[in-house]
Amino acid sequence: MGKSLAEKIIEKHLVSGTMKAGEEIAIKIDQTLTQDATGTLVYLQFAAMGIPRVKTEFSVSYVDHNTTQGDFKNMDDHRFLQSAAKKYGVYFSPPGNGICHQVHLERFGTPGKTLLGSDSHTPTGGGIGMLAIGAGGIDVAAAMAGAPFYMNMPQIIGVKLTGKLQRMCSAKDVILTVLKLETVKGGVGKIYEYFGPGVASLSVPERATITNMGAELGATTSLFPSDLVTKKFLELEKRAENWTEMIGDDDASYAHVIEINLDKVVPLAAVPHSPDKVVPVKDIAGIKVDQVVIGSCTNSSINDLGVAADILDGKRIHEGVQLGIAPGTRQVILSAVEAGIMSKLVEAGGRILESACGPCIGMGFAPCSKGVSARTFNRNFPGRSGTKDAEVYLVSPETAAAAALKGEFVDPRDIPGVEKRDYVQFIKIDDRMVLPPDPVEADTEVIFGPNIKPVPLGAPVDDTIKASVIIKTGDNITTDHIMPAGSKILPLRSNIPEISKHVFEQVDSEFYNKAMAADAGIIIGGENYGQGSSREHAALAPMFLKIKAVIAKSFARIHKANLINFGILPLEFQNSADYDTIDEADELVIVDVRKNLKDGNTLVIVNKTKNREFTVVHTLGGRFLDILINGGLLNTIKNGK
Ligand code: MIC
Ligand code: SF4
Repeated sequence: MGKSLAEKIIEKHLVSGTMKAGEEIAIKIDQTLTQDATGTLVYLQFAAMGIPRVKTEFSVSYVDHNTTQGDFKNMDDHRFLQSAAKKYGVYFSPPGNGICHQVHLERFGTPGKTLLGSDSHTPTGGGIGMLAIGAGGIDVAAAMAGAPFYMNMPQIIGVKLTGKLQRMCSAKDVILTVLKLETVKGGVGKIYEYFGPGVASLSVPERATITNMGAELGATTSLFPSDLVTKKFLELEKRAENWTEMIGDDDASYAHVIEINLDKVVPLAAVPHSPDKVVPVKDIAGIKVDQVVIGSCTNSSINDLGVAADILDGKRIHEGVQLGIAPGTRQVILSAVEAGIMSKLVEAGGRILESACGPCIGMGFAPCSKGVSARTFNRNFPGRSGTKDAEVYLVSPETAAAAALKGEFVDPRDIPGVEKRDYVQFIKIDDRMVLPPDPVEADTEVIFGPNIKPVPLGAPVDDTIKASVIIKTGDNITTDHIMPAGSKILPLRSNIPEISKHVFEQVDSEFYNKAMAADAGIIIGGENYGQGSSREHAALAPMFLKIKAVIAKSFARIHKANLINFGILPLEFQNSADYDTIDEADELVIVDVRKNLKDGNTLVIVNKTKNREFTVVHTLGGRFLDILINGGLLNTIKNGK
């Protein structure tokens, strides 16, 4: 039996375990990436591990999230990150150089390597044939310290592509097709591997759009083969030496195969407020649009900007629309200037934003009240744009530009005379902004600003947990609900006591006060609790607020790992009907916790308020259980385990 590409890469990096779906495995990590909003904690935790220099082949620290610099906090973080990178052996990509995933794809991604990143969209690297996985910051710190990455072996799902995308249909429409089929929780515990004759028709940035947004499926990662298209991309990037052919075997066996005929893919949109609420653009045609943004790590390559420029060439955007454009990298800006793309966009009325995450994470360019915003991004969770009642639609650059032109959604195939062009010959390579680390360990001083506070440590799991339910949520709660981002809260990422005041703020403004008033707390969740970002703050801040357990119907992968890494019990209802019997403020008691965690996989919870019992399951074994019981990963590492 042949092997899939994912299996081949995992096998080559396997440190422990067997490649049987669901079993705990550990893989060697070749490269890491961090971004600033999660990165400050990564380097604080790396320092706490007492390892002087990173042990990976290559690690990069990017600054792309916190770049509005409304006061000293953002730039203090930048300085900290720059000095820490220099000291610990990490390359530093400063603000202005671009969005981590796009820069990494263009400049550093290498087929066949493993990449662990403290950002959920790290799988963008799958577009170039890497096994690229998003994780919580402390897992990335541990990988930098030379530890392997532990996970349960995912199921490998094959996505067979045939045909070729038709005019004005886009890679974004392909991943929206997959999201419609698989939903935001369909990918948990899975890797999506793309293969088949249609693959060769997609460029590396197009493939990266698809693997990037595989994060919205909840998948561990997604990947494409490294073929002649990849070779051409690496030649254009003047990195031909990084190319190797990496292809799954013809007779590879997949747990399940999804077939997509690219000929049949049509322009699609994810309507508010979930990336899997996908409809054809023609079904929303006529809805008035107030704002359009082209950018983010999903769609900000030169060809993404190029097709928008060609749609808008010689025209003016509709008077009711504001258009923002955030190029993915500094390289894209330089190339787009050379190609005449920037002037077309500016002449049409576009506002050029910084090459950074920007509006995607609520850092500026918020829509108006009840505004309809068409964005080429990957997430449209409520409130994420910075405007609570905004309606965000996720679309391709083609659909976004067409909406900017008409002031309403319109199927981009109805815009006559524009063909997508390939602008890659304009690519300009310029790595001069990227700073190398000290060549050897040196006495570089790490610079701390007053907003950078020590990372609190978890405590070993109590043997008896008596706690009250602080909040009961519904299904698909995102980390944006748990620990919101945006221009007000994002600057507090290095200060856990301060950021903790904002936990669940948009869902229940009293959450912080209720958690502080209780001796200990429990959160009740529905399905897919913690979907979305990798931010470990969504576990660390609740830990700081004495949350001892989250009891949910199911969990998203990265968030569950983050809960374990900070000593919070992730427990699942054995019988999901028990969810209905619990209310906020109920007093719950769990006895013999440590023994029961180790002895089996169920725990009995007594609901004192309702005078009833129910059973929960934990799916943790081996190392994950030890980490949890020790009160988190840092404790475990500090205790020399
Ligand atoms: C996101 O898109 O939600 C983020 C902001 O990039 C996060 C990381 C973070 O919260 O800092 C992610 O995707 O992991
Ligand atoms: Fe940045 Fe948005 Fe990509 Fe997250 S999804 S890394 S905020 S551009």
